[in-house]
Amino acid sequence: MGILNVTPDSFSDGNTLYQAGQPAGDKVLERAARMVAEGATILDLGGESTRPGATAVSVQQELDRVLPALELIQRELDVVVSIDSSTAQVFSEAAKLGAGMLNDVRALGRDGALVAAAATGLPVCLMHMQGNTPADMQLSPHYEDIVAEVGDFLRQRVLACEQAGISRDRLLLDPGFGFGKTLEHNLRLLNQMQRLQLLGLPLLVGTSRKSMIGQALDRPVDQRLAGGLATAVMAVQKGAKIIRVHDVAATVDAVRMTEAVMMESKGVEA
Ligand code: 9MG
Repeated sequence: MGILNVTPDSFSDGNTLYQAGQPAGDKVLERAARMVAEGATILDLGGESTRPGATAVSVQQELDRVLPALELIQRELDVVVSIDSSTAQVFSEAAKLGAGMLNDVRALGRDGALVAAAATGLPVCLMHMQGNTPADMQLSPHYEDIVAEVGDFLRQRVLACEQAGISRDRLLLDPGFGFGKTLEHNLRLLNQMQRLQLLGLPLLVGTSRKSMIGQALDRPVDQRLAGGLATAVMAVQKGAKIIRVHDVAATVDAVRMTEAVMMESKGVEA
């Protein structure tokens, strides 16, 4: 899954898809096409920055950022577009334009989100975050047993989805690396991520260029590729089915190599 942030304040890829305060269509399309050529089968398109301390965005701003980019990609490229949003109206409008998936860092916790997501009929990724918003999530994260607590949260959100009419076969789960978690929490979560496979749903993981890599290796955001690849490989070994990244080409190679080795132990040629 390639990351396509159409936000003016994206921490990890600058505001390179922006010009004169607006998402620049040609740049968005160029980046999207490159990620598809490099092997991305899903693009995650988002109009709200979810980095710690990010400022809130209005519904209209989010619609204005996401919908034109979605239309353009749908018209020009053959790829599934996932919508990175927590907003009911964005889900509904994006689904009308052909979005293929919803990715919600708030696990459909916002008003109207469950109902709107259910009505789209689309697959949904439910992510764990401690704290209510990206603005406050890093204030003082605390867990007794992070893997168990992330698992409990996700299990409850799966139940809420089922009650709202979203069947389990439409759901993916994400432990939410960096969302209300210290470096130690993130490392423990990655080490023990296989425990989340007990929930029986596909796992999606995003560590690309995140501060957990910066902290572990003491690297600025533009020097985190090697660390990101290491975490991607471990995530695949521990059951991740989708890896959300900025650097598609390198990650595709790392994941294919990991899968080749994993297949060998099952006696299957990659
Ligand atoms: C939007 N976004 C930023 N980081 C993410 C992550 O780790 N997982 C998912 N599902 N979405 C994310």
